[in-house]
Amino acid sequence: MRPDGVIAAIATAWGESAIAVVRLSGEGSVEIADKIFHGKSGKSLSEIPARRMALGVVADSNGPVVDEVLAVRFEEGRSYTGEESVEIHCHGGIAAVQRCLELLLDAGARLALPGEFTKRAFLSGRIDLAQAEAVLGVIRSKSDAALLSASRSLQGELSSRVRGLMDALTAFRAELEARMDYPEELDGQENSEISDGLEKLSMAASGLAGRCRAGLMLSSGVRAVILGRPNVGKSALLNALTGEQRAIVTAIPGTTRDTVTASAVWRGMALEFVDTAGIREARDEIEGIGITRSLAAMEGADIRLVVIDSAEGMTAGDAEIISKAIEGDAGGAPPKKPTILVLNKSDLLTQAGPGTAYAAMRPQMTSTVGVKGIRTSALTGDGIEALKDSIFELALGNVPAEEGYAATERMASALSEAASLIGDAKAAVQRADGIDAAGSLLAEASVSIAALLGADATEELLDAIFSKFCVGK
Ligand SMILES: Nc1nc2c(ncn2[C@@H]2O[C@H](COP(=O)(O)OP(=O)(O)O)[C@@H](O)[C@H]2O)c(=O)[nH]1
Ligand SMILES: [Mg+2]
Repeated sequence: MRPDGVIAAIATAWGESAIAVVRLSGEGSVEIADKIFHGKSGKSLSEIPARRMALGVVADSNGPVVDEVLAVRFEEGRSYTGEESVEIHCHGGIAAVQRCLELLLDAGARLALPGEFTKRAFLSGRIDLAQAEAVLGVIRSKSDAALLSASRSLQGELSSRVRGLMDALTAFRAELEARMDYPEELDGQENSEISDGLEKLSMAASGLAGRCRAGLMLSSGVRAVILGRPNVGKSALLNALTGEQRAIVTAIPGTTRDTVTASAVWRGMALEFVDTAGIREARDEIEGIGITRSLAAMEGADIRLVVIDSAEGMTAGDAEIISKAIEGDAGGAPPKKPTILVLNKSDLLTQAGPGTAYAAMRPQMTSTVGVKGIRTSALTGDGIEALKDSIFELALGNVPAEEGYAATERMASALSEAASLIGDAKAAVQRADGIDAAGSLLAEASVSIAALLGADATEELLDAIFSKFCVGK
């Protein structure tokens, strides 16, 4: 996995602009740049101090001047990649910068692969994998909150917390190992000490996992699916939530046959809403296909909104959809995916007399454990902002927006997995013969945490991560 050769790429966006930057990285970058860069002072780049911009021209060995440019070199250990590097700042536009890149390739550089500069920063040990992925987060951030969480990860705040977790885990494993030699001497007191320690570690890991998931939601957005019987106002809600007239709203049940998607930004978070065909016994083939799609959309969503017509009250059909959405609530287990019960058409309620149907629904609502109810009117706009607030908060899972870390699914899962392995280890310790089992569970937990930072990362994993970057980053 040693980097080979000097790589070059255009680092700025394609198109007309004031300046465009070509960058080079790898041992020998300055030598290659000097073949095409001629300083106005008569000095070559290698004679100009590192990190100082030098004015000059880019020209072919015997050809015409391509552009007047600024060039700067970075020494090994003091650049983005950690390698010897050069940046050439050309005038913007496509032709000059493209020609400059071609000259560098002719002079011995090779075109960089997507993310190869950042990959080299990782391979040279300048940043760990969590930070490398945060670079992607910074590039992709669409809101202030997402940008903040990405830059915190990039600055290494997440990495240092993960390292702290790793150190605590390692110390714990050593202690456990020492006790393993004399298992018969473990008394109840020591056992509960170990359990307590493991409990703390597991909480720390799941806390970090939660902050990563929150950051993930901030950067990639949340998908909420709108489910319910026909005619409860799902399409009207989609329109009210996004301020667009995307979905057709009529009084005829079964109007929506296919899923319709529209988005909005709320408190800096991208919300994507999916309106679906009403769920009931299908009256024809098209409606049947629509209903199948509704259920598929439900599976793919981060959050489920089950809409009911509060003027009608809760029907058997509603109850069936609610239990589909929260999956196996029979035992009172918390819903696998956050679900919100949307009590729509609240405007009709006030006309019919204060809250009679709503009051009738209450006992059923409280029995649906863990589901939050929000009253809305798609007609008057009442409760629409409160609904978006609830989605925002549920998506962050109780983590304040300013505490999220930019992370990828890979990182969040690695931390959740470590948390559950440590939890299993705690359960094992409580069994008489469990110390051995606990030791190997904790070893597995260390492997997932180490993978997060990129220790022992395979070439396939690195390729999968860095191919998501653009060329030049
Ligand atoms: N009064 C009132 N009518 C609503 C509200 N939301 C939707 N509707 C009406 O209910 C009917 C069905 O709405 P629609 O959005 O097509 O329901 P869907 O089948 O669930 O998508 C339409 O006539 C809407 O105008 C609401 O909040 N209040
Ligand atoms: Mg509809």
